[in-house]
Amino acid sequence: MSEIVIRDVKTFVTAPRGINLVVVKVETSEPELYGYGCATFTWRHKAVVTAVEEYLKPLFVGKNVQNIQEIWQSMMGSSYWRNSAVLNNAMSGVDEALWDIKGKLAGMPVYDLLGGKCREGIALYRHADGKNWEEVRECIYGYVEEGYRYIRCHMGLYGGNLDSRQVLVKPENAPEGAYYNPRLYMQSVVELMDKVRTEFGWNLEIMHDVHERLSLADTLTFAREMEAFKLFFLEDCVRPDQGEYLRYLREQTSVPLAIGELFTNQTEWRTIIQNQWIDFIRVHLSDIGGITPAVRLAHFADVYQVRTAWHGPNDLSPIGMAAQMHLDLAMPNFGIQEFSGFEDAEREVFPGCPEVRNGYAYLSGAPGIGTGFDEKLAKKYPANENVNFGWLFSRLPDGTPVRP
Ligand code: GCO
Ligand code: MG
Repeated sequence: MSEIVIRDVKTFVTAPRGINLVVVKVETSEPELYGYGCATFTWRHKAVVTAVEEYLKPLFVGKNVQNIQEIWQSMMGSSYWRNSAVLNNAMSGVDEALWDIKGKLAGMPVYDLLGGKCREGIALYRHADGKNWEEVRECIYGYVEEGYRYIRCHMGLYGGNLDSRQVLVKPENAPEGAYYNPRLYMQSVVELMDKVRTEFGWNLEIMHDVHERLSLADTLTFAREMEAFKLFFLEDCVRPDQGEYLRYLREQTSVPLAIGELFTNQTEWRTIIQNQWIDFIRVHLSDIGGITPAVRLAHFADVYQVRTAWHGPNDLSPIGMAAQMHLDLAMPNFGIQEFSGFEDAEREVFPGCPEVRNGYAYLSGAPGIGTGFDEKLAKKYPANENVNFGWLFSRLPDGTPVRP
């Protein structure tokens, strides 16, 4: 069979739920053979499109589509400086599309290319939130009725900045921003978790996402306070550049620790996994470069009994969600899958979205990634040019910027 090569690489930006998603299409020398991959870095989507169109496309058209590993390594080295979210997302779009193509060529879903299923369904967790207990409680009941048994519990998104008790005394001329009071945030979560356990008992697995909102000392205090509620995990206790502190946390608290959605470089996870300072690795597949590096990461984590909990927010395309669900099915060290739902418009633009029933996701078993992309329909939902960046400017009461 003559070599099948990359003939063209195209990018699409679509926002079916108002969130900019980036899709990459790899077309091949076989007219009807093509693949799609997710390259969604929603806060810098134009930069990702430029990286694909201006660099990866001219450099990689003509390459043999079968050689995914060689192409991935070459893409990584082709910018010399590497491991940025923008370049990794661009690479992910091509990489996932190549896995989609390989599955189509083999007549197999990606999970079968990875060794087949370890489980039939993918357990999911959802986000419960609200501006007070009543709203959070109602949200949890809603998910429980749908069959979910894993719920991330918040009251006021990250930093609890909707709690009416938040006393924020700002200085004069304080700049705009998403202000929060760390002390009140911590206390509001302790009270929230107590209410959750009292109302829902121990049959529910619950998590919380600190989202790097606390100082190192407060993180330890907070982790210890969370022990009483037996969380499934406490997420993003520290910033990616503070991995060493996880050793200190690990030695002083039994709360299960999860981190990874902000990782872009294997140096950020290598040590914390090898030393078993965490329980769950939570990278966003396209932020580390796609399926190829994620398979390596999952196998590496498995050696140290660290489980996967891939990042599954609403700023991830259904193709990206489906891509990580193939790993969820195939990897022995699957932990849990974060899931933010598929809205009707997304199901329309991305035919073949994974099905969700009773708290589990199911893949169709179609060859490749199995979730497609309707290029024509996607135009109905053009890029959102009025993105709200507000929440990214989080600040302490005195206005000090905090990395969100
Ligand atoms: C999560 C994440 C997200 C991120 C978002 C950033 O645990 O799902 O923290 O909510 O904040 O993906 O764009
Ligand atoms: Mg998070």
